[in-house]
Amino acid sequence: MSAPVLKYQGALSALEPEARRRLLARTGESDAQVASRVQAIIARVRAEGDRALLDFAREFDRVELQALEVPRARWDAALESIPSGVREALTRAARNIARAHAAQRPQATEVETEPGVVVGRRPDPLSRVGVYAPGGRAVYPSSVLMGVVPAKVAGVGEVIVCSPPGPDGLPSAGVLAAAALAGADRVFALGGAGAVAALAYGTRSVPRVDRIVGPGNAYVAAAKLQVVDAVAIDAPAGPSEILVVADASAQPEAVARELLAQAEHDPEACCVALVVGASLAQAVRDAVEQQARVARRGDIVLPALGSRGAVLRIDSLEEAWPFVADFAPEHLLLATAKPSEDLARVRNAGTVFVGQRASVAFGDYLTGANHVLPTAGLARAYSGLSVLDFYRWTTWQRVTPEAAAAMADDVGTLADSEGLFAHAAAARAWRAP
Ligand code: HSO
Ligand code: ZN
Repeated sequence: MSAPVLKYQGALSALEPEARRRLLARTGESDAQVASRVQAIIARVRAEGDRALLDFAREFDRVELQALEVPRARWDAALESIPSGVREALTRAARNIARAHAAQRPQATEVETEPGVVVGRRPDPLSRVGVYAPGGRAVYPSSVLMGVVPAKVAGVGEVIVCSPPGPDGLPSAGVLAAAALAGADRVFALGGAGAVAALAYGTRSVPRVDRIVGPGNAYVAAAKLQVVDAVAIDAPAGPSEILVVADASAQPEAVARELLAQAEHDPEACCVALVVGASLAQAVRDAVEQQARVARRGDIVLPALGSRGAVLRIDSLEEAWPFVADFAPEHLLLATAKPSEDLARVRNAGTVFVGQRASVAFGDYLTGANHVLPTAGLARAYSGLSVLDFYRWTTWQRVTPEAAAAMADDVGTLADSEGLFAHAAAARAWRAP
């Protein structure tokens, strides 16, 4: 017998408190060394601007760049160069993302709080945003669409894509093609913490943005957390996660396929299934073993399942919901007989796949939902990327002459009580004559 593929087996109720804690924790230990290297990179970009960025390209990307910006002709050429099947599928994905996100556009509101006093709020698109796209193992043109398309749907004035250069000095052809297709405005061959610093503070050639979104490696994530004095960011995103809840209606092979699909993203991915009944749970484990041993990305899948993979038995679906809320998974798949009813029981999931046929892969690429989602339990408080991330709100108030007269005395009283006498005078001046 070879070693089991999954780290955790058995019943959810029998999980040791320490094992349960580890499964729920998921945050990588915050690496002090990464944080201090990132701090140095940010300081250099702030002090030296483009010169530091060109040095970092030489040091980290091993390429001598003539310019940081990638001319539009290069992205158009990349769009031509990718296989037509990929181009067509990306176009379909972009269209569905645009449709789903257009439906999320927020409304202005106004309300009369007392006679003659009207308070309102209006969404204004951000002027400029940066969409980061990783290089290396996680080159995902689909993620470029997930950042750029919603920003354009919101009406952001300028969307800037940053992605690290390869040996030819350009971001990958897939990233460039997706930027072109999604309607990005500018692209820079810029990666890592340096890109985040440039977008946050601006350099001679990189304009500073209002918000930075998009997944990145540990350096990018640490950099985002260090620039929040200057720019808004999205929810911190770590390794991919999935939680599957399966009852007797589920096919064990389908549940296993979903666990493997997220496991192949990252050796630190966290893939968990809660399965009703001992025999189905065992069938899921068997299917995972079988699929994992022949997985093409076995070098990633096996360490992921071996360190954080779990197929746990539950006795009824009722047992699942508190765990779902505690775990707060990035992706939740309901492989149950009545998934639409179960959806109402779900709290704290980044995005939910309703029914086993709603494979996470469909959402990762094509349904139009966003795949930039909170991980590591942050779905307790954060939501996935949406069109709302690309607005800021202006609130306002309007007051009739009668309403001003009616408010003057109470405001005067409150201002006096706080010792703010000029406030009191500003209000009382509008008392009725
Ligand atoms: N499942 C990933 C996103 C992705 N999947 C990109 C395929 N490409 C994290 O949500
Ligand atoms: Zn994925």
